[in-house]
Amino acid sequence: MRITVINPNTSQHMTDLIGQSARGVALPGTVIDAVCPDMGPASIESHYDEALSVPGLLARIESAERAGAEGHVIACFGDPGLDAARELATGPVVGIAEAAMRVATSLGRSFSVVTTLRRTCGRAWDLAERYGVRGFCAGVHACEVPVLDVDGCPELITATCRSVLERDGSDVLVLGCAGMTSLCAKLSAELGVPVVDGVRSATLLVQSLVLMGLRTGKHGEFAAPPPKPYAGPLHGFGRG
Ligand code: 5HY
Repeated sequence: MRITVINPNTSQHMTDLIGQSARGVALPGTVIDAVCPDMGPASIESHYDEALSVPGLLARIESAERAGAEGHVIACFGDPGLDAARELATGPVVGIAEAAMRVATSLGRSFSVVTTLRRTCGRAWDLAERYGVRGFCAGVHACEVPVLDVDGCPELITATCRSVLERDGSDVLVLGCAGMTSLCAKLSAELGVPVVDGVRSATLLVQSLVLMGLRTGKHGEFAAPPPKPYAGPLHGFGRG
């Protein structure tokens, strides 16, 4: 099978880190295409960034489907454009926040999320609510390291995770940024609790959906977007 793992920001360095982790959990015969858009924000650290990352993300889904991709991962902890991507794609689409939070509920009574900037914590709480796991989430905390620097600050992030687990008394740690994927093994070894990386969780989940022959339901809310003309710079997104 062919799976696309899309980093919705335009950082090639982060895309490479994400691709490495995803390939680490590719099942035999699975080809992983790790890509990022050629337009949009260098990193996603606000609602504005998130909103403007979506057209580039959707363009990558569209080209991936044409190239035969059977499933897609949205590798950003805000799960940007997840619903729109599910409308557009025929194959299953999984967000890393969704996958990580769901996996975490299988590993303990409660989990804590460590994300980048404090201003993105609200989004993580909204997603925990949306995915029905709010009751398992003991806390969402920021290490106050910008997205593009997280893989370079292992000590600070380890210290933040350790104090968060102490404070929340939680059983499981969820990495709140795709850029932390390269720190997962180190954190697991040092913290002594399950550390859940959304990139690996989502890559395995989407492969299992494809293996079960399961796709997004197309009879209702996630049917293909109705064709209509689009004006201005987005005219190419019109499906008229
Ligand atoms: C991410 N931003 O995973 C999120 C992290 C965050 O560019 N990739 C990004 O702080 O929301």
